[in-house]
Amino acid sequence: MINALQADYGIPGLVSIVSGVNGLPKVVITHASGSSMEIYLHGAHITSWKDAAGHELFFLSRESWFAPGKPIRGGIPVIFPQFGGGVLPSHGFARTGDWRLLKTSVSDSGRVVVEMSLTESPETMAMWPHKFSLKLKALLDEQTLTVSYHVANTGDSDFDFQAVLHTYFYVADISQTAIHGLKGTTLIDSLRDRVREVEDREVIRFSGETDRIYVNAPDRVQLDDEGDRRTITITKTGMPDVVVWNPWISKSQKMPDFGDDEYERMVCIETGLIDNPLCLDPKGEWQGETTFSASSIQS
Ligand code: TA6
Repeated sequence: MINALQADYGIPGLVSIVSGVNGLPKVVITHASGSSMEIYLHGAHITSWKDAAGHELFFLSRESWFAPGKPIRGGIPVIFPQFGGGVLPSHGFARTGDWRLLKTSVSDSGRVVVEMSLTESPETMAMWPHKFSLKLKALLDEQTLTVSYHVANTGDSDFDFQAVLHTYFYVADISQTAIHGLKGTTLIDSLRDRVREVEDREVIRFSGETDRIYVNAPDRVQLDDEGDRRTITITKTGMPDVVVWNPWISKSQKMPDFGDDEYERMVCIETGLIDNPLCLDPKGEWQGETTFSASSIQS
């Protein structure tokens, strides 16, 4: 399978399809500048994004599963059709689906693009009786990674859905980590019975478990990894909400696919459609996009 995918989608020096952890097929993409990313067909899961100097910008747990039916812990889990708990498995079934590699390409400017798709299966129909087509496109440039997320209703009945890019960022030290850009936004605190209140902090820092959904958040949020003197700017379109999550100590100890100490070196800043699930009628479509841009913090 890997050889066939490499023959059909490999691009010498830029795109290769290899056997990843536990033999799961993985697409490795390298931009001419030296930046790179990796994406598994399992869940269309981006597990790595490195800048041109080779610094890893995403977090991936050392304890992560890489197994059929199990979500990968870190990178960008693709969440659909449900965010969080409910009638379906936590965060839905897209992140554990067997996605299909659709296309790889390089633009004139050197941008490397990989596109994957997922459609309904007997297993998903049994859980969620709707036909759908998901497309995930990852576009890599020297300093940015853009992820474009498309949902289409290919059935003959309406469906409601939530869709999130559940991105895990690597940070040198959670106690030297700051998030800017959410002041004045209404938040839902998942740790306090989903109470709603307005974020009054210009700068969000971490001193305990944090799990908040920022509703209709600004389209630009900034993560300062002060320990590494690096900034990541997150800009979004078509994705109203932002989630900020760090499990902290006790929740980390309860997660079998997450090291007890790993909360110190990660934070999730997630972008998507959460608070108001969208109803798609037959042939309806939704598109959301998030761009990550990395730069150093000027002293
Ligand atoms: O996005 C935050 C969150 O919903 C947390 O409540 C926590 O459950 C996290 O996602 C991870 O969920 P998972 O199902 O991947 O363990």
